[in-house]
Amino acid sequence: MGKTALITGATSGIGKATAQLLSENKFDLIITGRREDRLKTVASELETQYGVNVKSLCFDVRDYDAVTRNIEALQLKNRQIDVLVNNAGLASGLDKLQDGDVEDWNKMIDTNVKGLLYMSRQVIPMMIKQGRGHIVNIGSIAGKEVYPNGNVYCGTKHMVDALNKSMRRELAEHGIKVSAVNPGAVETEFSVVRMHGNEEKAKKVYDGFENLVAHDIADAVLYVVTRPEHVNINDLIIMPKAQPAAGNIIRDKGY
Ligand code: NDP
Ligand code: 8X3
Repeated sequence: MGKTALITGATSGIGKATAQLLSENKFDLIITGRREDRLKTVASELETQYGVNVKSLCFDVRDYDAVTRNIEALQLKNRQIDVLVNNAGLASGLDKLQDGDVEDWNKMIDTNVKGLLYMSRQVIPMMIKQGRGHIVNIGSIAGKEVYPNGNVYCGTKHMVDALNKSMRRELAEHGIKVSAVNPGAVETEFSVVRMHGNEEKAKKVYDGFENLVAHDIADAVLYVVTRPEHVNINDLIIMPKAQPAAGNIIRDKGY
């Protein structure tokens, strides 16, 4: 039987590219996000193109009842989840702490930390029952280092880093692998969301250097989930050549 991967936040960016690459490699998929029209389009395109089964589930990862309902419904239908990609996440705002907007903070903490916890809380018992599974947490270079004005976003991704390590220690005895993929600057809708919809400001983030694209990260996820069963990739950091560290971009050098 083929494997099934559940990818959160597959309506855009890294999640969508991962859905594309995993389905190209014959994974059946369960894809999630809040924008139902996009989810449906991605699902039907991938089914047509690659002949795999793609189920779309529209819910907000911040809503624990909705997470619970959706995962319980999968269990009732005896669906297995071989791979969980905890990808849904965002940055909101780029203010210094003393100027920060509490709404921005809540959005980031509730999505990046609590959303990842809620999904994992519901899916891990299924994997324990199966006696195997693989969780891939999408962290960030912002979970390894910090940069000015990154404060709360960096904090949430440091928490993802800690949870990734905790999960690995707790789940190995159940035959479950846990990995993190930590990107630097990837041009997706990420900066538009961070700049509260200001596309002009968002575009400037990627001026003068060759940023990563979503496919670069999907390619890493594919690598991580297709290693032999006895091999676990604990942690990957993937950066543009022109970004040697968080918040440090070398521009206008032609790469
Ligand atoms: P995008 O904005 O392009 O995609 C974010 C995805 O997350 C969308 O599919 C969105 O779907 C989903 N999402 C956001 N909030 C929620 C929510 N509350 N409930 C359900 N789904 C949600 O950004 P990226 O692809 O770049 O981001 C993906 C992950 O990669 C994030 O965790 C981000 O922190 C991380 N990352 C990104 C980097 C970058 O430079 N782009 C670098 C390092 C890490 P919808 O709006 O339909 O709900
Ligand atoms: C997003 C990458 O460098 O903007 O996680 O923090 S960065």
